[in-house]
Amino acid sequence: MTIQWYPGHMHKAQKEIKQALPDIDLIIEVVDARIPYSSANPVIADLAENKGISKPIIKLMNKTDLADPARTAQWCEYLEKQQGVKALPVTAQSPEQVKKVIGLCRRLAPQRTTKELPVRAMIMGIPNVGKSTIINILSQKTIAKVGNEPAVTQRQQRIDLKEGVILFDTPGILWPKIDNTHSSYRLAISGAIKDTALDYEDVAFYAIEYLLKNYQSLLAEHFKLDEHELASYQSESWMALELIGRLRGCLKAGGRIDMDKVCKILIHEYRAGNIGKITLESPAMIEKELIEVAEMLKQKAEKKAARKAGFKKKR
Ligand SMILES: Nc1nc2c(ncn2[C@@H]2O[C@H](COP(=O)(O)OP(=O)(O)O)[C@@H](O)[C@H]2O)c(=O)[nH]1
Ligand SMILES: [Mg+2]
Repeated sequence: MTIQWYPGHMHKAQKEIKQALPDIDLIIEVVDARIPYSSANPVIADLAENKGISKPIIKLMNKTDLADPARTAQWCEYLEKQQGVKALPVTAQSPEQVKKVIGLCRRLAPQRTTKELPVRAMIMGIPNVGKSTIINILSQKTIAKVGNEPAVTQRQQRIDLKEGVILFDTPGILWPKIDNTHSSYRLAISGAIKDTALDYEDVAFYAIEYLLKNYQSLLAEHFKLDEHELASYQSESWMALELIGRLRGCLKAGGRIDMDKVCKILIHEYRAGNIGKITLESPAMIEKELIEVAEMLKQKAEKKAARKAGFKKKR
């Protein structure tokens, strides 16, 4: 699956963040706890890795109400191994939990906790991770619009949390990672990608294969399927989709399964959390994929270099 983001926008966001960095004390990066890696912001990862920013980063893992608690714990441990990173699992359903980030900000910037010198925290996140919801909880007001926002650049907002912390909302839209194909699928399954840009069948086939491998019991329980029968579909996951279609009465004229309908059911019920608390990636999966992505990028670069060399020879 290919998703077209706009490198121009990415570059602009990166520039704006870089400009703002000297005047902030730490970064709060909101991610989706179901996809802590795929919903992370590539700009921040790049700035942290290559440009040596030494600001603490709080990974606010939101939507834990939808995520697998065991995997969330694994992710926290994994993320905190990175230099300067603190992970805080939260759900917007528990405002008290979210507000813990204020205390964490103060602890991470002990040099700035007076009224005159408040902690300056920059909050960022790719669309749909719940950044606006979090800002509203922290400010105890409706400052940010929740839900569908048009993809326009807003002006940077400065929000005084009045507890020695000032929140700066990042301008513009931050795009998710794109180099890893698995990430595109997970972003689509989680709902981070607008439905108009997505082929439901393609995404649902990826989802059912993953669910069969990782959360077979939850799948069986939710759709009232026989787990032994499901297990036999491991290598032919489309048959599991057919089975769900038959059970849910997704039929077309002539008794054929309406695959489009089944695919939508699977994705929508996953997003609503109805199938269960399900995380779409683990640190071990990501470690493996990172090696594959690095190899793919290397090959791409080599091909490009070879093409260039060939072109020069011809001239
Ligand atoms: N289940 C669940 N949904 C959430 C949570 N936080 C936000 N949402 C929902 O996620 C969607 C996107 O939230 P929004 O704050 O607009 O995200 P933003 O694009 O990052 O600003 C909205 O439908 C929110 O109601 C959470 O912790 N759990
Ligand atoms: Mg928003």
